[in-house]
Amino acid sequence: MATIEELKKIASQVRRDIVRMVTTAKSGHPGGSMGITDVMTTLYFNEMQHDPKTWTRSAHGQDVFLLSAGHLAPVYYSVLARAGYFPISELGTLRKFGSRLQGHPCVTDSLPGVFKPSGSLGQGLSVAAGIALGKKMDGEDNRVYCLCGDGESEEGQIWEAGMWAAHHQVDNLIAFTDWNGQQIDGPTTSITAIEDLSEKWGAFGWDVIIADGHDFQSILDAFQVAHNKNGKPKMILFKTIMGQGVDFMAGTHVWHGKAPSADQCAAAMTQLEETLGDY
Ligand SMILES: Cc1ncc(C[n+]2csc(CCOP(=O)(O)OP(=O)(O)O)c2C)c(N)n1
Repeated sequence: MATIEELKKIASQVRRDIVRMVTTAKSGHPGGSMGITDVMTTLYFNEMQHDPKTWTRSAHGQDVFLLSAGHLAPVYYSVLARAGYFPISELGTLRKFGSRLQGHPCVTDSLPGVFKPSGSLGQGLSVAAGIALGKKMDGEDNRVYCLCGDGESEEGQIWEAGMWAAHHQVDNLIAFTDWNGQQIDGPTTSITAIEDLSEKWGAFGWDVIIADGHDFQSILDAFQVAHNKNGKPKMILFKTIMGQGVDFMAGTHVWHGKAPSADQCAAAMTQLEETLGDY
């Protein structure tokens, strides 16, 4: 399990990976990816019980992560590669023809670490809830994790999954939301206002935990609180900043799905410390 100091180093490298991957591809989704980097780094390097060497797509006998907000593929690919699921050098193939690293996760290309394709928003939480209930029925004590976006939560299917998981007391499901207040076209409040997510998930019968998605102690504590609760599915609402880590990318939906120029990439690199070696 990585320490907080180690998590900070890995997260810095993951943000470098994201900016370089999207710049090279000339398209992709850097903003949300950089905002949820600290949480995803904590998940894969501290929280989740997983082993890239024995991983199988069956989902049996292991913790499972599902990326419901499939456009956040850059951060997903980076943490998977840095955790050892596939060669780090492959990150340079994002969105290229024939690559296993498509713009949204695509299982038909057999990328280790990915359980299901995603990208059509709203679907992943339903799959996560189903896998989690299956694990309980099989007597497995592994957990299922699922990352949703706040803009994604404007999809009705998220709330169907929420009702279903609460009804079936799927308490081995730890979902978390990238609560950055932004989505593709602007602030969530100006598109289809979703606030207050805390009250909504509570009303849907979930245990709700709110945490600072850029404070590693807060992230670790949130997962610990989730472990100590029983009987209900859990939703951790991580307060995050889209584009966190690079000053000209932070806090705006403009970087939801836009590639930096070569100059912007170089400027971003000067703000992000290289800690593990670039690819
Ligand atoms: C079903 C569906 N509708 C629309 C889209 C287009 N789309 C991609 S990302 C996005 C906004 C998602 O917002 P959020 O979950 O908050 O992600 P963030 O902007 O924070 O990265 C939309 C509408 C989609 N991928 N799937």
